Amino acid sequence: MNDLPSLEELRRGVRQSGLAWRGAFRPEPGDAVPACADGSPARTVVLLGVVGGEQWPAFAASAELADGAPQPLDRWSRRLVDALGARYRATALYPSDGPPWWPFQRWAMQAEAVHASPLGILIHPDWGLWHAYRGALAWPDEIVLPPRDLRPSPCASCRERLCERTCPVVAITPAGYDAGACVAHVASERGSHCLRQGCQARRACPVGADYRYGAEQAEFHMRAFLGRR
Ligand code: B12
Ligand code: SF4
Ligand code: SF4
Repeated sequence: MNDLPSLEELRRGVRQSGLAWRGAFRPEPGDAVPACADGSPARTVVLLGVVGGEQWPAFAASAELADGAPQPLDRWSRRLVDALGARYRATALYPSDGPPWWPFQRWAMQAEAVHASPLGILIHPDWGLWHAYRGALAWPDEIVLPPRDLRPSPCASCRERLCERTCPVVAITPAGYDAGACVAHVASERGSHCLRQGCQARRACPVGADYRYGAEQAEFHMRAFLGRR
């Protein structure tokens, strides 16, 4: 393909779109990346998303949030990612497409320095637990990628493990995340703190504390989470 964008062009385009660059990787068969729109296997995948509160003002001012229709964040993301896909002739993929869901967390662990955390969401050395994925772009061609960021998981050297000691209903334990216990609490009157301020166990993590979501962003996500359970 002659008009394949360079990595630098792509990074610039993603920044201009209002989304955050969330790494890139060369898929292997076990990664379950679907074929591109032309039927060819994907050879480059770029992930797009949000980090901390950086993208929140653009979404908060969007037509999708204002129109009152369901799934505003998914529709906002789709508009931005579809536009990038059209501009760079890539196949667009979404974390919200499913079930079955595309394994975005598995892809993310190939694309940047994110690791499993006790909360069931991935932790990043800079953003901590305050980041998410809004889409991916796939090409059947090999775009030259930078070396992989091999920074280790912050959890490996975390002694306090406050995330495992903060949840009022002990939904986060070394054994994993108990989604049923969490949802029951957040949906109850006693769980209004989690609903309005966000997950207390997530907020207790010291990594990336500067990127914690503000109250408006946290409550939006908690309400969306309850709506999807
Ligand atoms: C279904 C779903 C849910 C369900 C069930 C979650 C569950 N834990 O079972 C519900 C509605 C409960 C839920 C809740 C939340 N979710 Co959710 N969810 C998804 C969704 C749509 C599909 C997940 C899935 O089943 N994938 C299919 C499997 C096959 O994919 P996979 O990548 O191979 O699976 C990986 C994970 O399952 C992970 N995994 C499996 N077991 C464990 C155990 C641990 C400890 C860890 C760290 C990972 C892990 O490892 C696999 C990688 O090999 C994804 C989006 C997506 N498409 O991935 C978001 C996603 C995982 N959710 C996300 C978030 C943020 C949340 C919430 C915090 C919501 C909120 N308030 O913002 C809560 C908290 C969840 C938690 N603590 O785990 C983010 C996570 C971002 C990140 N930093 O990692 C995702 C990626 C969505 C996004 N747009 O970014 N979620
Ligand atoms: S508190 Fe420690 S173990 Fe828990 S997510 Fe943060 S760094 Fe990882
Ligand atoms: S949202 Fe609240 S109930 Fe759910 S895991 Fe976090 S602290 Fe526990």
